Amino acid sequence: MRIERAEVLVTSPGRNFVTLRVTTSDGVVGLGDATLNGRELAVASYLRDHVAPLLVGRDAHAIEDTWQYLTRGAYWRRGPVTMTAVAAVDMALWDIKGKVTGVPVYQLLGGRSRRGALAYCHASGSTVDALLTSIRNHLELGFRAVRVQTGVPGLGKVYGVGTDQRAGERYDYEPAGRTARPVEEEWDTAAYLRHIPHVFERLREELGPELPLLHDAHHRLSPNEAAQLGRSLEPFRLFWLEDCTPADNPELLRRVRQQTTVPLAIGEVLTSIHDYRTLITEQLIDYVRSSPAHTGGITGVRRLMDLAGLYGIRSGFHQPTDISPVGMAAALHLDVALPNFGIQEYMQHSATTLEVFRTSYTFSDGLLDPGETPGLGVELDDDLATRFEYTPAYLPVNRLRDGTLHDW
Ligand code: GCO
Ligand code: MG
Repeated sequence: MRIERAEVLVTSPGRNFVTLRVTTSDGVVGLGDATLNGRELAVASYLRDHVAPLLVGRDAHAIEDTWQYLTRGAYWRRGPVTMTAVAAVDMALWDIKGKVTGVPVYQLLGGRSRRGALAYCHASGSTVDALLTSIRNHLELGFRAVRVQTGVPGLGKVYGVGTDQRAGERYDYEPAGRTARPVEEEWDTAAYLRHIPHVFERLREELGPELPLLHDAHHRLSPNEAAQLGRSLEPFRLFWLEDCTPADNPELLRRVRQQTTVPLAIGEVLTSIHDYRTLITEQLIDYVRSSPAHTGGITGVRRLMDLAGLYGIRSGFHQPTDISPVGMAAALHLDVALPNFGIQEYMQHSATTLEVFRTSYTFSDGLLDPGETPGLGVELDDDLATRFEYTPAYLPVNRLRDGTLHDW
């Protein structure tokens, strides 16, 4: 069975998504997610101009060889654009193999290791009261683990904090910021460090000790600041503290690790097993945040998680609404199969996104399940997809009060 065609589809049902569609000589179609938030067209071109021509005529079953061909075989390696493109090809080939063999992809990964994947949602509020309303709304939807983000007194809009919800309001999704240039937000680390421990103190008072709570610091702290934050949050027993320091320098986490026992998660911006070597072998983290969509697909992430497993490190794959339902499905097949699964982010796509991407995964009683459809279990409605035109969208940047550009 040969690859006959590889097409790139760009659509924007609420957010921008890039999808690779691979068709075989037998007419079997596989989908791969090639979305890289804010840099979408770079991956589209990488695939269209440099990868698709190489795929035509290759054995559609040779997933590992194709992966090696596009990574080791390429002179320019690694990096988010390359690894997102490789991920799309890899997912599409796993989708095809599942369809041809008539089984969901998780069966090809060794079968089920658990009933479902524990999911965590995004709750946020400009104040602690608004945050509590958002948390309660999510608990009503069935979530059993919650990421919490709040505004900081004295600061304007803080990244990751959505519009405040009313009681009982259903969370839909976070729209892309469709401005011609990135929005600029103000940041003050000292104000943040003063405020956050009070937030968690209040949450534990109101919600009790059991609910798993997660928090994302978006790479904004120095090692010492991160150590201070970790220590101040220890009494509130977080499930994890995410991205406390900039991820590009793994050595920063040595100091954090020496100072605090708060569980650490990092890696949504890392894209290769090589980026993780120090983090894993020195046991500097507890959870791997990579998404299969940005880290070389199912093949790339499975290899990464096997290495992590040797060091007692578990998965917590990135799945905001800027990764498509195809990427989400790939993560879910890994989640139920991997021995060292930890938790799965689930930021719920909008109704419009889910009309274009028809999914067969389910969420019930706090657990996600990839479903039993052969392959990845996601179909793309072409006609509908063409109606949502690509519009550039950027993530915000942030500056300190004196105007200095600050880390993510
Ligand atoms: C998360 C993330 C997202 C990212 C976004 C970037 O933990 O879900 O930090 O909010 O910032 O996905 O594209
Ligand atoms: Mg994050």
